[in-house]
Amino acid sequence: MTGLFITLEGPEGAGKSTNRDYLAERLRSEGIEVVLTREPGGTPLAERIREVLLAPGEEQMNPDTELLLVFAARAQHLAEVIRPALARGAVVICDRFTDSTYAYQGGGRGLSLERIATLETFVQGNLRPDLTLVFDLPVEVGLARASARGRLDRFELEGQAFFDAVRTAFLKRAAAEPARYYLLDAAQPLAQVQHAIDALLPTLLERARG
Ligand code: Z5A
Repeated sequence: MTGLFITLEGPEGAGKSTNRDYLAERLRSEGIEVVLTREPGGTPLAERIREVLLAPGEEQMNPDTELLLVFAARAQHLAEVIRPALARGAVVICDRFTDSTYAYQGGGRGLSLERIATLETFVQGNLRPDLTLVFDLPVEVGLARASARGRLDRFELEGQAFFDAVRTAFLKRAAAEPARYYLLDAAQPLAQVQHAIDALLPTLLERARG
């Protein structure tokens, strides 16, 4: 039996975490086993790598170092959490996954997409999300939501051009593979975003029940 692998993507402050919890609740109320997780992170070791990735520091992190750390955390997360959960038939909902690598390290940092694809295959084999919800919103709206939370992490300290490139990368990926991506207007009031998620539920339930 194989489960269902759903990822949530988008720029900062788009509402991924809020709606991840919402979607999990909706599926659980229908008796579905849901594993909620996030990247970078999801296991104690991967969460330690996350701390290294997010902490602003005096030494500038080389983009290749950043890329390798992201995939190192992902390898651990896949082995310890994602693959076992899928193998027992659970729905895995992951807040960010490899689309974020294409968007941040590829779009934002300008690293080669071919190199990212090579690492993707090395770490994941042929595992890809079954469905990716992309929460899209203007950069300034997302940053305003994120900064209202207080201290900014190493990524949130980047400038407008970086975040514009990140957003463009997400939109490009969603447009290139419409069967896997579901684009949501995350600038709408939360109730409307969740209404759009509700519209997906019948299909998700059918797929989750195999
Ligand atoms: N990163 C990377 O570079 N490469 C990779 O491969 C991966 C990640 C996997 C940490 O991610 C960083 O890691 C990330 C990219 C990098 N960069 N940054 N920063 P993260 O997911 O932990 O960080 P985040 O995107 O900044 O999370 P976030 O700011 O918490 O965003 P969110 O989860 O999308 O939003 P939220 O917490 O659900 O909502 C934010 C606030 O907005 C909150 O107060 C909500 O109540 C509010 N909200 C949510 N929806 C709405 C609507 N519709 N209207 C009004 N207010 C709303």
